[in-house]
Amino acid sequence: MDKKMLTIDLNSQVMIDKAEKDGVETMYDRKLAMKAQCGFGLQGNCCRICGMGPCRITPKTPRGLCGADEHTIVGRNFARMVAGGTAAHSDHARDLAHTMALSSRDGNYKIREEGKLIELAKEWDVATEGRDIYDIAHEVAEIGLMEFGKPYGVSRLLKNAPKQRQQVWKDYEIEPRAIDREIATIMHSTHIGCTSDLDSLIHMSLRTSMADGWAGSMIGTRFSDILFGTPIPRQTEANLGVLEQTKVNIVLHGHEPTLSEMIVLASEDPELVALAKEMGAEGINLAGMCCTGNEVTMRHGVRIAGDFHQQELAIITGAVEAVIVDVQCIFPALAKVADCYHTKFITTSPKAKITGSTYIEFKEEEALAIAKEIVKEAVLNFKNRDQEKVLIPELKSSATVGYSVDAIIPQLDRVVNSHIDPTGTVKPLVDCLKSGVLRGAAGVVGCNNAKGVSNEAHVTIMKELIKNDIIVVTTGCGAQAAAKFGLMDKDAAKKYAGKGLATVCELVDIPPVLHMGSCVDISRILDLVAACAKNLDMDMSDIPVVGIAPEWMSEKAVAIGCYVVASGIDTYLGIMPPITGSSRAVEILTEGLKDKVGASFTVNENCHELAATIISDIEKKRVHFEKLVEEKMMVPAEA
Ligand code: NFS
Repeated sequence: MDKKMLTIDLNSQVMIDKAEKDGVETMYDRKLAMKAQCGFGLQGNCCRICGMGPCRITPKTPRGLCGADEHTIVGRNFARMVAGGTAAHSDHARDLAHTMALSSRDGNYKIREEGKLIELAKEWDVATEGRDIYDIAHEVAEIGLMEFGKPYGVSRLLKNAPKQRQQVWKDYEIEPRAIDREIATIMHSTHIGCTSDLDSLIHMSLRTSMADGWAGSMIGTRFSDILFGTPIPRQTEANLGVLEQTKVNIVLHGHEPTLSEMIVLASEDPELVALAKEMGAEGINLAGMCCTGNEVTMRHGVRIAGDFHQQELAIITGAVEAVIVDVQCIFPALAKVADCYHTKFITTSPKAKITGSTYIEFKEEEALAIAKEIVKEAVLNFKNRDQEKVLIPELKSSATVGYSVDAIIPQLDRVVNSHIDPTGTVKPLVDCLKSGVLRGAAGVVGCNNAKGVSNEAHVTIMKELIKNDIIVVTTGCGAQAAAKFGLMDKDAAKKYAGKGLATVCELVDIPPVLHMGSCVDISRILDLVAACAKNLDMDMSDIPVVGIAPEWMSEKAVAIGCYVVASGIDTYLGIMPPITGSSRAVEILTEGLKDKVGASFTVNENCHELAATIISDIEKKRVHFEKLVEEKMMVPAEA
């Protein structure tokens, strides 16, 4: 098979060829070499949880040595994926809370968004009157940190949901308690000899995922905005073509804005810029990758080098002086690829030390000094670039990014207002949904998965949705696919959107696909859906919105899928999770949950079929939605 067929990104194809010529192995080589994957692993019915195993379920051996059947084994494995994902997102949020606790007027981390801090302080009953903003910040940070380990009570962020949804959570008993507790409970309950009941395993998976969506991730996003600013629309460009021939190229990869924000500052330092010129470069060019890329593009317009599947390919351009990473979604393979070029692969987090990398530990207490040291390493490395080995592919697309909820609401308010009104409400958006000008809204999120063709499902599904007047919001590597393929360009509506969506886009000057940030920022999508539902006095499960993860691969994505479903939003996956070993697990996740939380999963690995199903399901949902709208209009408003 031609490796190049494994991606639809033309830049990636050029780089796959170059890797071949340079004798460098990439994920695409490993994918072809891997041939058949383990069937037990794929179905989720291999149990490695105790030392008697691995126990693999077959018709001849229907139970593991302890007697666990396929339902128990699949359920336990699934629950542990959710725990892993929740841990990753939430630990990211914990770091931000620690950073806020460190914030000070004369330190590296300041409070950028006082209004948002005050709002959160009020929500959390923190006194604000006459207090120093940093005192407030420290108290809010402390409360945020308590959300991870508080002995009693449930997440204090649940009350941001419509009351109907809160009741569903109460009734089904999935209100998450302290974040760490939920994760620990799964690790305990899936230990040998604990829970064997599949319903219970799925129930605790949902409750733990709620600790991600409605606690960890929400804290992550809110605290990031308070510390680094709430994103507003800005212009950028995306794909490997943003790397520059004549500049020091630094690729920022990973997740937490604590590090990347400081690198952005350091890269503007006049001394370092002067040093770059001394080295013969014209300046310093930052380019983002994966969710760090999303964080810095949303807040600074830093251009996007690429997504999860392009991390090796960026180095293969031969034009990258340093790849700087913190945590999550970093291929260990980067060390080997970097060895083939002059690129420095710099790891910074004690949570993600990678063999063969250059380790410079990042400490928030000395943030800017360390960031400058790291950028200096990159700048000094420019002289080692071998021009003969450089090939920067040409393609890049322009994109408008930065659509936080705070940006979307006043922007959409322009449907009725001629100017951007900061006090605007979601009403115009809701009205577009009610009237059917917009048939629905979809959150298209998640990774790239080598089980399919890189970017194909994302791009196919997003194009189909917007053609059918379904507005798309996106985060994570899905957002990068959209940016790379021109779907975040303001002209994209004219080219790809249906008449209703195109009209809205033109009226309010937005692209048909809106970049809402990193995966942690899916909490922004929850906030937006919650705001619309509240405006309509409906549950989140009543409105025509869906979640889609066409190319998901990480445990984080499994946790996300679960909390989106738990939030009443039907969720569509383009890759089958490892659950098919248990027919009951498949039944519960794709059907049974509907009765409990009003939503469930649908899986189809054919992206064209999946898109068609989503569109028809949204239309079905509209029937229910329009009926509710009508009923509400008949009831006279309370005096
Ligand atoms: Ni999300 Fe971010 Fe990308 Fe997937 Fe990884 S970067 S947190 S997990 S691969 S979307």
